[in-house]
Amino acid sequence: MTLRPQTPGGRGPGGSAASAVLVLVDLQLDFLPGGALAVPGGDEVLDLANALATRFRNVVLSQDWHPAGHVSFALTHAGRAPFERIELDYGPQILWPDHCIQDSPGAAIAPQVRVPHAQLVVRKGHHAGIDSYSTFFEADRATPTGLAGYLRERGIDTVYLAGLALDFCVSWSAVDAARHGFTTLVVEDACRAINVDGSLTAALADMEAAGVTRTTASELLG
Ligand code: VGL
Ligand code: ZN
Repeated sequence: MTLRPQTPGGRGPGGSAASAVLVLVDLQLDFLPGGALAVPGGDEVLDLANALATRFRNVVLSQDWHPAGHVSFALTHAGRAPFERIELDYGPQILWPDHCIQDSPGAAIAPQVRVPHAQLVVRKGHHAGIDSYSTFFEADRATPTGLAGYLRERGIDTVYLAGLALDFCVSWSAVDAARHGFTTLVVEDACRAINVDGSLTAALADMEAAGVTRTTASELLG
């Protein structure tokens, strides 16, 4: 079943409800064209992300935030190149170019992002030995970031997601949000994908299986 955004009290889209949050994923310079791990067309979602955010009372930002020498970086593994796959204790890991190193210019939220009312920035991927695509769990699928508890304490039951990259941090976050029991919607046209080795097809299938609804910005913005 496709869940349509509710219109509480007839006042605009579901996002205006106190029980909904918009999570804007990894809108950071390193994921934009010219960045260390540029997502094609990543800059095209910034205006939409800003527009969507104005419709939400609750907005959370996520920020990929790795120490130098992070396990997800190809350069950390002798003889390995970016976009190769390796096996780590917690499962398969795609190796990336160095990106979003803590406090580096590329790790900054892009200056075009104007969401002054964002309430929380969740930093993830800060454990040297575990990657974290999801804003809810690290890649071992066991170490929580604390976001689910935060949202529950705030009385939030509906999570909208947009940002970068659709096939990694957005989709993993969406699947985990749905697993936590949140009604979960991905605003697809406010996302862009990296698309390495069929990752976009896999991510769409994973989201479908988890019960994540795909929606569009125009549906929310009217
Ligand atoms: C991401 C790869 C590595 C993302 C983060 O934000 O989707 N992708 N780190
Ligand atoms: Zn990363």
